[in-house]
Amino acid sequence: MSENFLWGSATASYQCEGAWDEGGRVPSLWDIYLHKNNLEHGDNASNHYHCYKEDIRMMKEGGHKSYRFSLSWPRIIKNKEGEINPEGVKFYHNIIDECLKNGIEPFVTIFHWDLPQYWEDEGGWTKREVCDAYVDFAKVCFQEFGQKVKYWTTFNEPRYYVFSGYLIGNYPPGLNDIPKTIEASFYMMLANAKTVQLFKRLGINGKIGIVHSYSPVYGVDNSLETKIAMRKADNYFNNWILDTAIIGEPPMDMLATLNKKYDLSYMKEEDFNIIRENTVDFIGLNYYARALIKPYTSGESIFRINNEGKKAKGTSKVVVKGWFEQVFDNPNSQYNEWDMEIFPEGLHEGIMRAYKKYRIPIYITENGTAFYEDVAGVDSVNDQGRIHFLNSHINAILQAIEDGAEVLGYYVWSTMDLYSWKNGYEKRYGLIGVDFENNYERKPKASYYWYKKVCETNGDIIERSNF
Ligand code: BGP
Repeated sequence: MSENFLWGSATASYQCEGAWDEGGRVPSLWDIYLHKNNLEHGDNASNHYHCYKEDIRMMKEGGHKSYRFSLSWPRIIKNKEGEINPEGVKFYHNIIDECLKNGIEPFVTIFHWDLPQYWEDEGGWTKREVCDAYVDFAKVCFQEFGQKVKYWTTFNEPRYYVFSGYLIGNYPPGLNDIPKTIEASFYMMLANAKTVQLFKRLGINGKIGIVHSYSPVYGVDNSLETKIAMRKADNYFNNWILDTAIIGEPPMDMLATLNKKYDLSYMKEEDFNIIRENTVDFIGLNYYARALIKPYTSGESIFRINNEGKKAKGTSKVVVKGWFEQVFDNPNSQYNEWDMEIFPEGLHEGIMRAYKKYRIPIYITENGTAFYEDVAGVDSVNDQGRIHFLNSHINAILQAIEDGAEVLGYYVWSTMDLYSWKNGYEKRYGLIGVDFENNYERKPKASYYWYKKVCETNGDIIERSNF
């Protein structure tokens, strides 16, 4: 195990910062969508904007070697004309400086879903103009922070973001529109390649990657039908991000299928050249669960995700007409309250598959599990369930490293309790509890102290087992 392995934890700007209308920040699409629909929002989130020093100090005391966080576009760029907000830029200099002062390596995500509303008003990610504006934003970030930050990622989970916003419709802009899903996916992947190109042209002294919501695909049986469904599911879940970003070529069988039904003429030859020539240096994989797949049977497509919790088993349902169905009620599986399967083997297998196929360094940029926890009523949450979950997943990573994969870092999701998108604040992931009702008081959980030992012993205290 390399001494340079980056042990850390992760957050995202909208989910932890709060201060939604402070420091010259303009609204993101999440502010507008959540306010308009009267839903729980991130106006104050975990108050990290005001508590970042305390939070980074706790990371240091918790043995962290790295902190993965994102830059908020609406905090940094004020309008479509690209006017920079100096206060926003200063905030991130402060965060980065504080990390460096504490010996913590900043691991920066340029976009973790908080698109400025002024770009959403123009059609958001379905527009080429927004793709180009993103690259301009990235340029500002490189110029401002490029001397201090060595690890960059262009996007957090483009697949999850695009599918949730444009296909499932549970995230803003709340659509169920296949052509727009394809457009937004394409422009994000083009923006990724253009940003990698810019990064190299500017000669930034560092590495650049992309973060993917990785769902290794498994089949319910070994039949040919299931194998065909698995290939389609793998394209849907993984390949169109990973192949495109790493090999420089989207899965051609998927493009050919889509091309028969939809107008893809906005995808230009020059775009594919840029994608081909500008691939990432490393890949960030966020792992929560595998995707268990069975062949498509009948009916229309269904995209439903459990944002309610309380083991609403059967709430989640994904059927992609003519392609595959996803299984959420396997009798032999264990699920958390939000229908998320607990399956550490999938992380080992997933890393091995990705490494064999792509042969580039891997960081596990998110991994964790959610619980309902009473933070207000206790001094510290005794979250043995989380410790067990993290232990089994880190074990999977250690095994993958022993089996030859190049995994260079691991980030627990999340550093502290934070806003969980449509699930609100009840769905807690943090190593550090946040008492949202009581001045955002920080209360490190048992997992925080346990993870400190993991970081400090470079993984030696992990209880090992074989799959
Ligand atoms: C990932 C996102 C994170 C985070 C996490 C947990 O998809 O990158 O931002 O939210 O999942 O998901 P959720 O909060 O929906 O439970």
